[in-house]
Amino acid sequence: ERLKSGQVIPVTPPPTSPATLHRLWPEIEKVVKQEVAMAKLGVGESGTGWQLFAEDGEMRMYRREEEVDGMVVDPLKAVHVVKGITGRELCHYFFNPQYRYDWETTLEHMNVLETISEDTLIFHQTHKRIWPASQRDVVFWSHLRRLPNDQDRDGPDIWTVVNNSTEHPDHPANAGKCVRIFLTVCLLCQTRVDPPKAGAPVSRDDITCKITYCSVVNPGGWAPASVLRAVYKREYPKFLKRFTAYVKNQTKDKPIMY
Ligand code: 6CM
Repeated sequence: ERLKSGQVIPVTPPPTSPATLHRLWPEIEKVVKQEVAMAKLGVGESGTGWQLFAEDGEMRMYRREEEVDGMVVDPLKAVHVVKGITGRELCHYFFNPQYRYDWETTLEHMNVLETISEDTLIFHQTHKRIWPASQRDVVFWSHLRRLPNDQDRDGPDIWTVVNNSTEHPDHPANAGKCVRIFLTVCLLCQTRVDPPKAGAPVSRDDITCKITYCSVVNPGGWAPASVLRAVYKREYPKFLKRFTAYVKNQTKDKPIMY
């Protein structure tokens, strides 16, 4: 832009991710906005019917019993507060494929079908068979994003990963031995840094992360409701405890990543 004085001010275009050119981008934008808004609502605000089904220390897990065509699709909302790790660290280990076998116990096989950009991937996963149901698989895009912290502008940014089912020509649904499941998952992480003692640098003891994990999984085909609910009741608390312990262990001797 040229001012009257003749001085030229360089105009920097806003940063553009190559993902914004992808066919899935409008859907990714829409779903990420929706899921983040839902995750930010407390269990008291986001409609009635959330029932607490698991509790362990700071961790609380709620579900709403819902069925579609006789299949259990209970929405799940979990909140947890973990000391010593940041939201960025949690999202880093949740998003990146090289760590997934370390913490995802229901996983049999994982494959990245497409790298849309460094923060957006398409995965195919097969999960362990649970008797008496057929084995399940899933194809989903996964998107990692940093969000501004509106509540505390001086505090660290908020980080999120959203996973949402999609289609991919290399893995059509229900073509092999697996039944295709459909999911929407959102991990939202808000970090708080307490002021350290005068003169001391911020250490991991000063950091607390509030985690919200929301998921809706449609099993995609017949699965007995009682078995499915029993599996979720056992597996979700196990996942969140194991995953957060894994991130604590991975990061304990590393510099803090905000
Ligand atoms: O969100 C989680 N993991 C992510 C990375 O893997 C991703 C994948 C979620 C897959 C969720 C599938 C769980 C159910 C698998 C068994 C289905 C059996 C149906 C038949 C039963 C009778 O979002 C953590 C997921 C934690 C799951 C407990």
